[in-house]
Amino acid sequence: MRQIRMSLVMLVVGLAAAVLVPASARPQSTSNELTGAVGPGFTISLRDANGNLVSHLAHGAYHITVQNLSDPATGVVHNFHLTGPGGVDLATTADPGTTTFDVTLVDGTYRYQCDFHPLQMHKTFTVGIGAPPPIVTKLTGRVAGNSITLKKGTAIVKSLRRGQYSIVVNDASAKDNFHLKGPGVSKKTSVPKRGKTTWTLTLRAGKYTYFSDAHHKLKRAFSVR
Ligand SMILES: [Cu+2]
Repeated sequence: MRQIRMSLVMLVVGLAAAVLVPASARPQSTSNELTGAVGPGFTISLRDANGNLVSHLAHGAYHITVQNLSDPATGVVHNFHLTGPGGVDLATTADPGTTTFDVTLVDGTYRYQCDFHPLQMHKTFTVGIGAPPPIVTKLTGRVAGNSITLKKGTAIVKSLRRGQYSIVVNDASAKDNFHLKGPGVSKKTSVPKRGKTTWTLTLRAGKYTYFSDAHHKLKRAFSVR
């Protein structure tokens, strides 16, 4: 009995703590980050962490950062208003600036609009079971001779959107390896061994470098936004 009472007390304390933690202090998952934007023209958008316009999402908890880019000097103001199932009804004011929302999206269709121009400025997206898997972008890494490269298609990678990547690494050298290092990532092949391997990684915002541990001059970098 005493034990039950103790765990009840713990539960209540835990719940109170959960409620009191401000949104900004909670750990945020990159994949659950959405970015809304409205203005300065008659545009409105909601994008995922990869910068894609949201058309379909898995149900769950999301953190939405809305930029109201209205320019009051033009005499035209906008806001961002999201409505949909689960009692979701979140709106920014017409004031320029950033507003963040924590929201739980359930199955169904959501609509976001500018309340000042609802006919011109609105979009919808669906949330539900059978959500497509996250977009995984394929890259190819290669180290051979005096060259080390990371390519998307045929182009050397210079900057990427944050998100999930599948990197096929071809270590064709017995003297060098392919070592990728950056926020949340340190993956490498073997220096003496040759071989092909595939890494599935989440790249976060920041600077990444890839190089050979045997010859540090064999090195390139790219940025992730
Ligand atoms: Cu508007």
